[in-house]
Amino acid sequence: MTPPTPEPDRETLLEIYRTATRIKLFDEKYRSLMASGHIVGMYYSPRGQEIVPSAIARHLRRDDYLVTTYRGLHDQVAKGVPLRELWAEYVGKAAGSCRGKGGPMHVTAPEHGLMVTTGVVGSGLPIANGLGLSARLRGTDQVTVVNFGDGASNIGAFHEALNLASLWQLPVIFVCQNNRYAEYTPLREGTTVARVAERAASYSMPGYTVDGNDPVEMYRAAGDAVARARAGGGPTLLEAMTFRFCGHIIGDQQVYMPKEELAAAIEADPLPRLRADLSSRGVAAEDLDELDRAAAAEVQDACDFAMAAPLPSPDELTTDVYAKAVAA
Ligand SMILES: Cc1ncc(C[n+]2csc(CCOP(=O)(O)OP(=O)(O)O)c2C)c(N)n1
Ligand SMILES: [Mg+2]
Repeated sequence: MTPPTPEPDRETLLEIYRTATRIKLFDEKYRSLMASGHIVGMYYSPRGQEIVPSAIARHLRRDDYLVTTYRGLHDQVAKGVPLRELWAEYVGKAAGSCRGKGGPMHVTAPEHGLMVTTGVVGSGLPIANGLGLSARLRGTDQVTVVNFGDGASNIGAFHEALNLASLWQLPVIFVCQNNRYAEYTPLREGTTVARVAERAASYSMPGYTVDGNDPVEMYRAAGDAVARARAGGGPTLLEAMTFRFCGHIIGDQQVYMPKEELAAAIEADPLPRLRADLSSRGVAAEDLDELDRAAAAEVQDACDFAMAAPLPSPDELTTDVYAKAVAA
C-alpha cells in the first residue's frame, strides 16, 4: 500500500493555476484567430476542463507517458509540450513537434512524453496498455496516463483495455474526463451506469469519481493512482467530473443542453475559483496578476512564432512516414 497523497500546499496549487491559465489563454487566443479567419482547420476547445490535467501533471515526470485525444490541448500543455512547438504543429508548420505532419488530430512529442493523440474515440486505451507494458519490460517505473471522455467508456476498447490492464497489473491511469456529453448525447442516454467509475469493479480495479474541477480533490486522487502504478500496484480508473463550456465543435449552438446547465457550469468556472482560493491562502493579487501576464506573454510568443513559421517543404512529405524510404 502506498501512503495517501497529502493535501497540496500553496506552491502546488499555484503551479496548478499557472498550468491551467496557460491552457485557458492558449485556447482563447487560438479561437480568436479562428474567428478572425487567420486560422482555418480543425480545433476543439477544452475550455472548462483545465484543472483535470493541470492537477495530474504535478505527479508526472517528463519521461512518463501521456495518451490523449484530438480534443486534448489541455492534456498536451499540462504534460509540458512547449507552446511554440504545439501551436506550430496545430497550424501544420515545419517547426511543429511532428514537423507539421500530425496537425491537431495527431500531435505527438515523445521527448515530452506525449506519445499519442488519437482521433478514434476509445482507441487510446489499448495503446496506453502497450506503453505500460513497455515500461514493465524495460524495468522502469514510468507510468502512463490515458485521457478519454465519458462517451468513450461505451466503446469496446475501453472494456478490453481495463480488463487486460488489471489482469497484467499495468502501470496505467485511466482518466475519464466526464463532461456529461458525448458529442450531442447526454451521459444518461448512452450509458447504463450513473458513474463511469463503477465499471472498474467489473475488472477488479480501483475506480473513483472525483470533482475534476476541484484542484485539491483531483490532485490527491491522481497522486494516489500515480503512486500505486509507480510502485507496481497496477491500474486505476479515475472519473473526473468536469464540463466543456464551448460544446462539441467550434460554433456549436449547444441547443442539446439545458441553458441553465451551461450557465451554471460557466458560473462555476474553476479558474476564477482557484484564483480566489489562492488569494484566501495569502497569495498577493499582484503576484497572481504577474503570473497571468507571464502566461499571456508566453502564449503570444508561441502564436507569433508559429504563425510566422514556414510550412514544411514538399520533400518532408514522406520523411518519418515509412520505415523504409519510398520513391516519390
Ligand atoms: C470510433 C469513433 N466513433 C465516433 C467518432 C465521432 N466522435 C468524435 S468525438 C465523439 C464523442 C466523444 O465523446 P466523449 O468520449 O464523451 O469525449 P468528449 O468529446 O466529450 O471529451 C464522437 C462520437 C469517432 N471520432 N470515433
Ligand atoms: Mg464527453
